[in-house]
Amino acid sequence: MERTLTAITRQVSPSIGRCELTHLERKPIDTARAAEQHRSYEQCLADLGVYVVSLPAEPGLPDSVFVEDAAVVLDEIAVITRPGAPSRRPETRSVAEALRPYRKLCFMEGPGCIDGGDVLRIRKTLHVGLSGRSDTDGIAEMKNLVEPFGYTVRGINVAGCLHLKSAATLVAPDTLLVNGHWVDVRDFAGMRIIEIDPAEPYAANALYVAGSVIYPAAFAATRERLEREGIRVVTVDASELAKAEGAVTCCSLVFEA
Ligand code: CIR
Repeated sequence: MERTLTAITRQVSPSIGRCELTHLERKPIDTARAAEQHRSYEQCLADLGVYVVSLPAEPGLPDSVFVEDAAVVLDEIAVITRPGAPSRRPETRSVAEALRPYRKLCFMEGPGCIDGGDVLRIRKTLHVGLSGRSDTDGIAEMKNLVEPFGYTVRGINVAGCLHLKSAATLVAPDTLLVNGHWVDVRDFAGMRIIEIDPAEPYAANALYVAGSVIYPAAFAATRERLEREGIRVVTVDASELAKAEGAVTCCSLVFEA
């Protein structure tokens, strides 16, 4: 059977203006514009051949567009996380239901926490950011859940940003785009590293999918670096979602199905 890429997304909540914020000051979010940007993001995934399952908005859950944090989808199972921010924990229920047709589900029970935005999978290793949202107890529970499937789980120190994937994301199978101020590149020995342009601290979050990188239009200088290294980049305007401290990986869960 041919396996295609599937992405779970969720419509922008009308209450996104009340989102969690850690490193950013609150600015008004134009919800109509955010929804329009989100539609373009979904279209971009579809144009890359990804089958998009777009869940309805959750009016009472401001951050629920950022589905990445609610689950870690592996080839064998999907781990439903226990997000670090209590306000975000109810988001997991509907994400679990959306994943149920595709994977056997495992649920984190706590006391530890992990946000999916902290989990960077490189082949059979899950690198988990020790951020304000994910902790050592969460890593211990994740280990118990995924080690039986041959995965290694390791904690990575991050500082200055929300999640590990604010600081480092894959842009090719062997290449990481990194903000070296927020994460230590020596933690990723053996990987090719592309550093962001220092004038664009938020530029390390890129979504590598189907051989291309979906990338915020705002980071032109870093985009140039990626293209110079032979990476195919497709840009999206994600400026309203960025005000909610979200970026391109956060808005989808992409997996083979
Ligand atoms: C939060 O603080 O939880 C949201 N406002 C932003 C979450 C972004 N998610 C991600 O980077 N994976």
